[in-house]
Amino acid sequence: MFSTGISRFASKSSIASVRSLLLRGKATVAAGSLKARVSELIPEKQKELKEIKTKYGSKSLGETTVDMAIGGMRGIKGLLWDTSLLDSEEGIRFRGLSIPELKEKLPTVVEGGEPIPEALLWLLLTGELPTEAQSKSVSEDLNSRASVPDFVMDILDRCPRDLHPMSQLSLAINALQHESIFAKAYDQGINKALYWDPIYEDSMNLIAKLPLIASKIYSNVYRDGKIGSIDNSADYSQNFASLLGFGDNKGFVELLRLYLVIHSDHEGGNVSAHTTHLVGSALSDPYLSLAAGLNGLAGPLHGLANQEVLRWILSMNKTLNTENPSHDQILSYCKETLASGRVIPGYGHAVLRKTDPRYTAQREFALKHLKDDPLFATVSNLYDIVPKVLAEQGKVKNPWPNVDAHSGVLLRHYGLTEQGYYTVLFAVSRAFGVLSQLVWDRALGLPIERPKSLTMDSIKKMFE
Ligand code: CMX
Repeated sequence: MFSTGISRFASKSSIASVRSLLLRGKATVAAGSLKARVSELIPEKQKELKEIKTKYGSKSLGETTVDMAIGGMRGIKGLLWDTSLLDSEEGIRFRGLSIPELKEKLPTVVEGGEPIPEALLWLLLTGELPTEAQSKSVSEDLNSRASVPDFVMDILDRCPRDLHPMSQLSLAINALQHESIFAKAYDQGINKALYWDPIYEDSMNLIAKLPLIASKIYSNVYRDGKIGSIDNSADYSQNFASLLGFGDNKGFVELLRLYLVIHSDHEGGNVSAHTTHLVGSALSDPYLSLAAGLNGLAGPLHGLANQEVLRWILSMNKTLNTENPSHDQILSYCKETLASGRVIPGYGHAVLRKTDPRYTAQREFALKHLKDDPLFATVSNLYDIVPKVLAEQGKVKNPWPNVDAHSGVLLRHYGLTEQGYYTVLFAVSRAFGVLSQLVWDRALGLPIERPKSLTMDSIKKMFE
């Protein structure tokens, strides 16, 4: 094993012991743990869902028009997703809490600092705010699971350096599927009432292993291929930052905490969330499901936009030969981008109709920690210019910035300058949200997903 800690399920024998408990119809729950709380909540939530089905099962959730079917299913209410809900005007709420509320209520490492992602994980999985001790227990649990088999690191070592970091991440997660407790338990005939248990184990193991894999990719592609080890007394973000080589950079560690919290979940319909949920609905295990979701995150209209934003800004500065482009220079660069049939990355959204509160949270961080950074000034100037340019086009439904418009400038400020890597950080965060929901998908027994498609002929026949 590529060992950086003692993983409860790292060895074949312990995987076998979990499996044997599961096969005897027993969940594997330690008292007082996050898993124990999830386990207690399952019967209540199953009952609640049953009541919703009985009371409202035949009610209409709205009309599906031909435009909606052709137009990327915008606005069709066709998914259950409990961990977060997106309002087009207000933005995201995680289990009912807005980003400012998360910042106020979740435990922090630094006094008055950024919330801890492990605490968010507790909230996403239970709907309850954790105490500091509970949040710490999640950090410890994740640290104890943080080990990656040598063969996965070997696969990464064999990748060409110019294979995109997101492709490498997907490859490594697919290879890690070798460790899936769910897949093995399913092979041996686990009862469906217990599916949630190995799905929980796989999800926590996967979240725990992601910083090691992500850092190995970073080091292989941009550094010397070596990475450090997990400090069992540190939190997830501190460990991740240390593995990346930024552990002594306290500003970066705080940024990472905020970053991992705000990118985690954005309700169920976005490409990465929906894909993870869809693939999981076929009872593909969390490794296969997350890898599929992250392949979607790697698209430039979704998560890859964060690399595109910084590339676009830097290429503007290079073309104009300045670090401080003027209002008029930015305006004409935006117009050129649109005239050449490209999008302005970081602006627009399929659901939001206002500035993304994830953008605002990052802007507040920048105002507090890097207000004199020249690239931050450009990001601020873009906010004054791009929405007007996009609105003038008359077709963009939301001209305001999204989460990706801001993240690159912050990472670059602290020295993480390699834009090709940015989506990997988004991916690590997104795992927290989509895997939390995946645990609930199986706990609630949600069925295989199978919407109806139509041909052009069949649409015409319906109305002509
Ligand atoms: N720049 C230029 N044109 C844009 C645009 C932008 N930032 N945003 C939307 N448009 C265009 C669309 O391409 C579309 O054009 P066509 O009718 O010619 O096809 C038109 O405006 C209408 O699009 P929309 O209904 O407003 O937006 P969609 O729901 O179709 O798409 C999104 C949403 C995010 C893909 C789009 O706004 C976009 O491409 N933005 C830039 C890429 C980006 O920042 N993506 C990250 C989103 C957040 C994330 O998932 O991480």
